[in-house]
Amino acid sequence: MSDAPQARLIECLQYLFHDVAERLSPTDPARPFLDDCTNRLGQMARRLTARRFVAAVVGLTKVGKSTLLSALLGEEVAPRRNTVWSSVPVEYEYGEAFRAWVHFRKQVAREALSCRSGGELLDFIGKAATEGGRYSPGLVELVEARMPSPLLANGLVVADTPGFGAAQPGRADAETHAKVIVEYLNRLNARKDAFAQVYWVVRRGEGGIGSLEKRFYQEHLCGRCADVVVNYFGPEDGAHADPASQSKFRRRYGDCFDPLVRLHFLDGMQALEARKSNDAMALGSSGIQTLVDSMSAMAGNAYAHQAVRDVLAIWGDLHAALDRNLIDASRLWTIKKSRRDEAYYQAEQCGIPLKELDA
Ligand SMILES: Nc1nc2c(ncn2[C@@H]2O[C@H](COP(=O)(O)OP(=O)(O)OP(=O)(O)O)[C@@H](O)[C@H]2O)c(=O)[nH]1
Ligand SMILES: [Mg+2]
Repeated sequence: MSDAPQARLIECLQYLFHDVAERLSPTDPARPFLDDCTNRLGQMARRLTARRFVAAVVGLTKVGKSTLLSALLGEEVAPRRNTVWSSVPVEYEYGEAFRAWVHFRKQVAREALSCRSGGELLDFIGKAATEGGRYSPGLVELVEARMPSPLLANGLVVADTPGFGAAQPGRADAETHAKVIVEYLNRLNARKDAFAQVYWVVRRGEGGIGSLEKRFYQEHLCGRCADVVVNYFGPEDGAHADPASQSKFRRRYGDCFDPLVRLHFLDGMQALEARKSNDAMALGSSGIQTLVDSMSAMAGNAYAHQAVRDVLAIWGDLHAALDRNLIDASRLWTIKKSRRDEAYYQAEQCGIPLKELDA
């Protein structure tokens, strides 16, 4: 058991829900509800005990992921091209100096490079992590980069990933890239010490969210994505911030994603140009700040406080389900009184009045 009281409480609740779910028949209407609670608690527990927080920027090819990443990190370090595609995930992590490592698929040894500047890092990543670069396709599994970006200073890792979807007919990359992304996300998921969130980037300006994007999101991203970036590609400065067009986007595409996702309307190119020219006004109006805030909140110790609110939200959902007779209260609470008492005790240690809410 973890030492953090919040983690102990979450573990108790997980056991409680799990025990109760196990004693219900597989077709009991309460089962999906309890399973959902257990999953949400599992995510919370993982987040509380993680030492690595990865924000994985994922999206269709050429939606501006790499441009956005450079804007977030404060300088141009992610290769952006019209023709050459990012082909390998690149993780950016905090370091006092610019460095990079290439991880190969079938080899433990890594190739390392020290760089004197962000420009050199960009150049190296451009050769190591894009189609037609210095390595044969499929040889490299991951490029790891270190740089002194303030965004990364509290333990956040930001990952640029290859775009899925074909732009050039006749190339196999669309599928290969989708496979690379799914493999990468699964590897992140398998790491016990890591908590990962997907930031799904879609492009607005010409067209919106296409069927390929919707499908990929539904199949691979939705369970791990709480933020969608709506990146504006258009001639009109500030158009991303227009409330009427934001509402139109929500109305038109709202059913594509989970209702709880946060939408960030921004202009990634404007943000990058503003970072390069140190233009605070233009950076402010680019809309990137809400995304910076969301990524920053992922890492660090701040989550322990949020976890308390999240537990209360789950408890509240449970009570709503009892009120609506979705769950039979007498069966739920009498099965494991000792577990329930333990959960109350741990909640008290965290200052959460679960018992009172129950009365
Ligand atoms: N007008 C405009 N162009 C952009 C914007 N963001 C990126 N671009 C351009 O679009 C092209 C693709 O941008 P990238 O950032 O490389 O896109 P990506 O999603 O990383 O592409 P892949 O990694 O190949 O999937 C580049 O030529 C960028 O300069 C934007 O916000 N507005
Ligand atoms: Mg890219």
